[in-house]
Amino acid sequence: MSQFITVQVGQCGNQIGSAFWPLTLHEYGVQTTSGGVNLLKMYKNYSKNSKELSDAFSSFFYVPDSQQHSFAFKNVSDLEQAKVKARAVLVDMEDSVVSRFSQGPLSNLFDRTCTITNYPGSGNNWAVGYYTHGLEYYNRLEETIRLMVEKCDCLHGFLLMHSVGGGTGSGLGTATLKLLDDAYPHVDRFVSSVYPASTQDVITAPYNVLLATRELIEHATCVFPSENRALQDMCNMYRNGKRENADQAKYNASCLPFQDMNSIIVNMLMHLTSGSRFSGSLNTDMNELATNLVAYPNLHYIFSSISPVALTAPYIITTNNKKYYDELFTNAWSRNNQLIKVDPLQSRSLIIGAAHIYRGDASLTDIRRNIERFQSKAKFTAWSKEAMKVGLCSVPPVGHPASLLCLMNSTAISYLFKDIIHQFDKLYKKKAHIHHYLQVDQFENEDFIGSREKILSVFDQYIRIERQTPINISRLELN
Ligand SMILES: Nc1nc2c(ncn2[C@@H]2O[C@H](COP(=O)(O)OP(=O)(O)OP(=O)(O)O)[C@@H](O)[C@H]2O)c(=O)[nH]1
Ligand SMILES: [Mg+2]
Repeated sequence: MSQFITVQVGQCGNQIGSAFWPLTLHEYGVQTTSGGVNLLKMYKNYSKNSKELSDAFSSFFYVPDSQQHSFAFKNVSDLEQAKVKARAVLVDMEDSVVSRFSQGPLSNLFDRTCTITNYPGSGNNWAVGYYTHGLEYYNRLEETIRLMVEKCDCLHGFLLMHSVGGGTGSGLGTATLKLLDDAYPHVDRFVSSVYPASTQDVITAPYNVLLATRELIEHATCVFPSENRALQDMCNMYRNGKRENADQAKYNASCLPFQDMNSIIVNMLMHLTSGSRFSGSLNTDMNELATNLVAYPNLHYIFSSISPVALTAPYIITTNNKKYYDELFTNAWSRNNQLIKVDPLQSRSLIIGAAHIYRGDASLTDIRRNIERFQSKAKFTAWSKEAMKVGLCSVPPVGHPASLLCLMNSTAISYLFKDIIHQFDKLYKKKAHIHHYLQVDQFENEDFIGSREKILSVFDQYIRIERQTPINISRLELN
């Protein structure tokens, strides 16, 4: 099984991480409680197939000082004794979120040498994150990542988690991404990027988003964007399985501002990597996904939607009802289940590449019927209609009999790029706040201009694809 190194940067990246690791452990049957972790359940779940679990576990975890890359679980009495560590690098230029890890049930999961923090952050300024901290911490980041890479015998990819609205995740996060591209050009770089809600909580977010997006276009293998507005809508819709009124939704949002939203992102990442971690009858590895979904180098922003939407507390459904499986597909294509608010199934959008990752038991007939339904619903480019990647992973997600992740590389994502430019122009036209950026060593106005041009050129590429009409060749001319 292939291995991943996660790199979580900034407040958002580390808060996603704090939801990611308990669920990852949970997927292997390890429960985290306030008192610590409980491996007992894992033994019960996997006693029949401990070899598979052991292989799968090494995708995200390792045992320090061990020559073995897989685990002999029968000898493990608890996580602490096994000294199992996460293949994770934790970075924040402000230490409050990362320091919380050292108190909770995950306290021994992270190697302390893989934590890079400072004080007091990057002040919501991409330039401070990218240039000031990026240069100051370059050697430390490079060394920490190198040591983590050396602990892998089958490194498959990096999984970067961050937001693009602030300073650290956005600036230092993309500086780290560039470092990964320079140092490990042949290792895939998958990025989960959180885009701010349109009612922005960071006034300089339009600048940070634009500057970070350029780097993501230039250095990522695939970006899986999520939008806080879409995540909020999903939470409001699915919390407790029913719609809430506006007051209730506001109250819930003030209690748990990001917990449920992050849990949606984490579930998406679990499904995304499931084929690389567990076996299945039609398994899809992450590198196959990239090959199938990315037709042109810069066009690698991948739309995602999931079904069911599993919020923080997993619940158990026991159903053998076939309709349940069909509904999984229908819901995954619904606008309510999208991690980003664009519309890939509208009549103008064209799909350049698509994939469905199914977890759980299903018959190939059921899958084929649903894929045909999808092909009749969506519009594709002239070359992409038959190229539907399907992944079947036999291990279902925690608390559900099955799940579906729908991934699309669609021209509809051009709306995101259009909005980034629009939001940037509004602020930049007035030259508001730009002095904070221009006073940072190495930052130049050209960073703004070049980023805008890059994003505009990607936008144009999508529009050109939309306008391409199939060429009819009536006959072949041999001479
Ligand atoms: N979905 C989600 N969004 C978050 C979370 N934390 C912050 N955000 C959003 O991320 C943006 C701000 O980025 P942060 O991650 O807080 O900033 P940072 O990377 O720590 O950078 P600085 O604090 O400026 O150094 C805002 O749009 C927030 O709404 C989180 O846990 N989940
Ligand atoms: Mg911060």
